[in-house]
Amino acid sequence: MSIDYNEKIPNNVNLSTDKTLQRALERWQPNYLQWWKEMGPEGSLDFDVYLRTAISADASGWAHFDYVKMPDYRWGIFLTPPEEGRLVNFGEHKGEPAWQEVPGEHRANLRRIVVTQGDTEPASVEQQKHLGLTCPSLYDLRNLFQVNVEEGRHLWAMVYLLQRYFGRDGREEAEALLQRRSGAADHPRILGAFNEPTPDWLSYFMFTYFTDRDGKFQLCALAESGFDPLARTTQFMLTEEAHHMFVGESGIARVIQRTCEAMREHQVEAPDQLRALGVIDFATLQRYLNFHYSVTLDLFGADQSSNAATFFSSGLKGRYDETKIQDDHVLKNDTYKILVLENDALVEKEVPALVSLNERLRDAFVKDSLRGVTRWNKVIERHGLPFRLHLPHKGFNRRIGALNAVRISPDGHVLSEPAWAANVHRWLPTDEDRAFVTSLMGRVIEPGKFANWIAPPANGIKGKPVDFEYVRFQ
Ligand code: BYC
Ligand code: FE
Ligand code: FE
Repeated sequence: MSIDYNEKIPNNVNLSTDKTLQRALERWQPNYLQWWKEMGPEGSLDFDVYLRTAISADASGWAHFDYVKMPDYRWGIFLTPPEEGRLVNFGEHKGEPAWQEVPGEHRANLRRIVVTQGDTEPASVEQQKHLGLTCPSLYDLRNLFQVNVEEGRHLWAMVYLLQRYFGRDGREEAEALLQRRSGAADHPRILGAFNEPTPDWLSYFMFTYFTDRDGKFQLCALAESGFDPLARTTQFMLTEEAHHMFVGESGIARVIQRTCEAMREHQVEAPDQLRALGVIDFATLQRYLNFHYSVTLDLFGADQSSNAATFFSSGLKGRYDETKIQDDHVLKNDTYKILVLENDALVEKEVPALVSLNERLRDAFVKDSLRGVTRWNKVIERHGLPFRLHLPHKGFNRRIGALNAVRISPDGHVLSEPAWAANVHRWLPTDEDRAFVTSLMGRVIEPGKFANWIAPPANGIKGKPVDFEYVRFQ
């Protein structure tokens, strides 16, 4: 069977003129669809979903809305248009023309970065596989599916790079991306957070707020890459990432809204009383926040990393906003402050800037994460309630990097193991919290209806009303 790939796979990379690539994609595509059918959203193959599909890379083309069945979604390949005369802007190759092909000496590292990035995309779809069964509304169900198909497209974006630029081992890596499974003991996904289950919608909103934001920062760092195709691919992926973080931020804001309404209406504050009303108390929200934030901080890697130094010096992965920073972009003589444990206390220590690039990116993420938390607190403030949510200390609950070996409380105190054990139930979701949140998860699919624990959104999608039939089940 011959497929018109230009037609079937919207793209701006002249797919139809590259026979080798076309053959590679022809072999990979059925395996991708098989993976989607197995690991994509449970029981959703026949649903008609009101989705946005990117049909070209320009402003008018990347936001085309229509009903589609997800297996027919047109997973496209888009790179932002090339920038005339672009250079490698940092590291030891600074000032050379940006690479249009993979430089031989950096091939292994580049492949590793592309594979690590690519691996997270299907992992998140796997993590979210069962959520559709307990959606709080059609609006939310549609947003979940939108995020899922776009993470699928992000996988395509990385697979395009592997198949177009890495020859045979690229094709093997593309297959392996469909073989690993989130949480599988014998063939897990590469990074820690992508093997954690996303069992309920509160976890999902926290995940899209925090973990998709790791996506934003990693993609921004890769969008600076001296390997031009990677830079252009990730730039386009960032246009989609904004919606994922919106889903998280607005989702949590709506949960908070609903809790505030219940507190005001019934004049109660205690978690038990709120739970009895079927809304999520702030202490539980804070524990979920603590968990997803700390697990996501780990995704930035060790605070001192020779890998990070190599990625930067080789021109493969830049800093956030690299070209807007005023310095030499080589960083050989610079330092950066990281946190270390000295005599049972956390202190700042100056270390070479090159090895601390993971920490620098993590710090940029921390700053960005704070903005949404401030907006969530505004919702609580508007209801005249005294409670506030906080980001826990950077060292809280860490598994990767130097702070891995230290127990740190959410407010930044170094703790003994017994002190940690005695308090951890106040800081991280307990089995009881999870059981309670699970108990709230029912399936609400009547247009315009919302589960009791979450407020409706202020607006629908693409100017449609909130009670629009965003998903049709047949
Ligand atoms: N879990 O030297 P280090 C997204 C490993 S999210 C498990 O610090 P490096 C998305 C590490 O591999 C964005 N292992 O590592 C969001 C290394 O292993 P080896 C994803 C970990 O390389 C939501 C060792 O520990 N993109 O797009 O400097 C939905 C030493 O560590 C972890 C990227 O991450 C971990 N958390 O930094 C959908 C960008 N952390 O060498 C999608 C590409 C570290 O000892 N990746 N290790 O075997 C990278 O830039 C780097 O690989 C990392 C790690 C920043 C992740
Ligand atoms: Fe993604
Ligand atoms: Fe995302």
